[in-house]
Amino acid sequence: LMASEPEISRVPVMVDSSKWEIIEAGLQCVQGKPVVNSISLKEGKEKFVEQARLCRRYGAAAVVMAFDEEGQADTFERKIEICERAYRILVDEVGFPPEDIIFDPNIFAVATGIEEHNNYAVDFIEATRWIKQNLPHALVSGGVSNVSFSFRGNNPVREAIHAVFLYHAIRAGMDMGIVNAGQLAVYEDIPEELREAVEDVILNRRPDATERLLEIAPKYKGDGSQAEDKTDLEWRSWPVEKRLEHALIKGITEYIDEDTAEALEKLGKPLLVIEGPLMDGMNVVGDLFGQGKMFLPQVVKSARVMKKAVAWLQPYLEAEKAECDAEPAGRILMATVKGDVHDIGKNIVGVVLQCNSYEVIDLGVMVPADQILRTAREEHVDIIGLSGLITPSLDEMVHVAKEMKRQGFTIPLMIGGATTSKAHTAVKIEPQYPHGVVYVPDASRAVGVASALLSEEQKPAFLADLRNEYELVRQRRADRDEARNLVPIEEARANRWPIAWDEYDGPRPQVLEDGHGLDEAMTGPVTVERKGEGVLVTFERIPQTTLAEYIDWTFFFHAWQLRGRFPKILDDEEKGEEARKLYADARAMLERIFEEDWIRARAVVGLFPANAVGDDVAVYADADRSERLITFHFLRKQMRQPEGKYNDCLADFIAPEGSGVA
Ligand code: B12
Repeated sequence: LMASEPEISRVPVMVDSSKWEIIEAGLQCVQGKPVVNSISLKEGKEKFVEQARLCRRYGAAAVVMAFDEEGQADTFERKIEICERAYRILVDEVGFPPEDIIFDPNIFAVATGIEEHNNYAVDFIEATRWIKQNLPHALVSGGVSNVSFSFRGNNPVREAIHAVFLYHAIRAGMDMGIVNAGQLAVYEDIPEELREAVEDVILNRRPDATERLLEIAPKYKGDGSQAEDKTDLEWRSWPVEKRLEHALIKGITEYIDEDTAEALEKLGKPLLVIEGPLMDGMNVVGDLFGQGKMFLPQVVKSARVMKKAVAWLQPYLEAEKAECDAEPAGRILMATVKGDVHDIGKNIVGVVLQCNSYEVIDLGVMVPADQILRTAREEHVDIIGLSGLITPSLDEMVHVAKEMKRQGFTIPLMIGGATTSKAHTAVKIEPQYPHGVVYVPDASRAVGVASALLSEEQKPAFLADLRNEYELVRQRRADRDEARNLVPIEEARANRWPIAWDEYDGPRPQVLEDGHGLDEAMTGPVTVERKGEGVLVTFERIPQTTLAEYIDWTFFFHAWQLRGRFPKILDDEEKGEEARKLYADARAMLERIFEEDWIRARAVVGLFPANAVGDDVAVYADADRSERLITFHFLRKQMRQPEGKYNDCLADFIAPEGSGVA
């Protein structure tokens, strides 16, 4: 039954049992790629290898518990020790694809009142970070609700704990988790007092964190709905735009009709409500989602709210249509391209077009190019409208355009959706199809564009203007590439920094002779450690005032998109004022960083015998160069250089192999 249900058959089935025979029986029934939950080193290496091999035979991925012969890993050290051991066995001995390994480094309950448990969440989060950095391609999962076990009976607090935990664990690299997705708070919406207290517990930031959370927890007690009621009363008094935003973020459909009605009354036109407060709210949702502060199931709820609001507005959009002449203006095919499920924007455009007398054939979402083009031909449509919101959709749209050309279409193509842009349309899509490709940024503009495209009189001029505009966009892009103007690597290598090594007699660094001779007032404490013929010099704590002198403020301003050289930019006629404000803010923040001692700057410098080998630098343990320690690969500047300037590479400044210069 599952295999025949497309929505379900797309997601992997996890077979979960503590008995291996049951898992195996399950694997024999599942189509596609299942996930086994779980295998571990609990019963020793031999059993582990045997089960891993069986997983491979069934093509299954596996959850690998951080469990070994000695028991379940509870500290950071044990978690990473077991995961690393399991990874090496699976990858090196079993040939298990590392991307099919899902580690579960054990989430245990915090705030239990037992001091040893206080660091459990931190241990999981840090183990996750370590796994993602050290065990390539492996994934990390965990049972999230365990973490809040101590607050059974207080759902709002449990939800807050889950949201805070996930926020930090996802940032550390956690890929998936088991949690009641329907009961998750939005990180940003957790009352500050509660969030702070939960964060103290999760991140083990203070010894009395548990007591403090216990103290405030009863305030938030209830089954969740109560807490909602309380906040309800508050948010219902906000201005309508804020209420719509809140409803979208929280996925509350209950009041959406009345709020949409109020917004319509305020703004006058249904489209203004969609493109104003509703779109603004959706953008907030998108930002929170992008920052990992909202999760997919919550966005699905937001989408429902948005759809309900648009459905409520539909009769008003249609009434507007009735006011205009109802002559059918043309037939437009709309589709979200293959691989993309977003349809809210497409639907709105569809409604708006219909309300302006266009007949719309909506093929839905995830529509392959051949289906779009077949229908366009069969239904004799006048325009094709493609929608796409994820990056892969951009390539899919290029593919549709190419296919339209190949199949001899001559009707115009409209492009829309949040990831599309004028630049992408001009540079990538339009050159593929010569009969009009128009980027349309929003629904309100779709009508004007469609009418221009379908009007015999307007179309030629409209398309000619558009082509000029897109040509300009392409030209600007090409100029930018031209400015980059790269030369072939051989030519760049030939134009290396000329150093006459045979005339060069480099000084021997003092640190190799006796002590380091550095001014510790500038550098902070320094330790020197000999390593064969080389030394490692460690700067233990470089004074922050020394660092501040080396800040390249030009790039700081670049990062804020205030382009110009420092300090000249401070006196710039246009940007000077903003630049001065920004600079003052930054200096004040630097002061604070120094005063409160936020950072510790540590550095290690190694001085070893070395030679350049082409663009690489080989580092040796000994002066005879018999033992190579490491090779550094460096890039060479390939931008065309004016006369007298060179295509530098760091390797140019190390004596080349065979030059005889140490
Ligand atoms: C709602 C939403 C979802 C819902 C979609 C529900 C639905 N039925 O549509 C759900 C939860 C299912 C979802 C899933 C995913 N989403 Co999503 N989603 C969003 C969100 C928050 C809002 C999109 C939206 O509806 N906006 C409101 C509408 C009205 O705006 P619009 O689509 O741009 O449409 C307007 C115009 O562009 C134009 N228009 C649109 N289409 C067309 C077509 C034509 C012909 C014309 C003329 C005009 C036109 O008119 C519209 C009205 O003015 C956006 C964030 C954002 N700010 O866009 C992320 C966002 C698009 N999603 C994103 C991602 C990553 C995903 C997922 C991959 C997440 C995941 N990990 O699984 C999946 C994608 C699955 C897939 N294969 O497609 C990313 C995309 C990033 C990228 N560049 O690739 C975004 C940007 C969020 C983010 N910041 O990370 N998502």
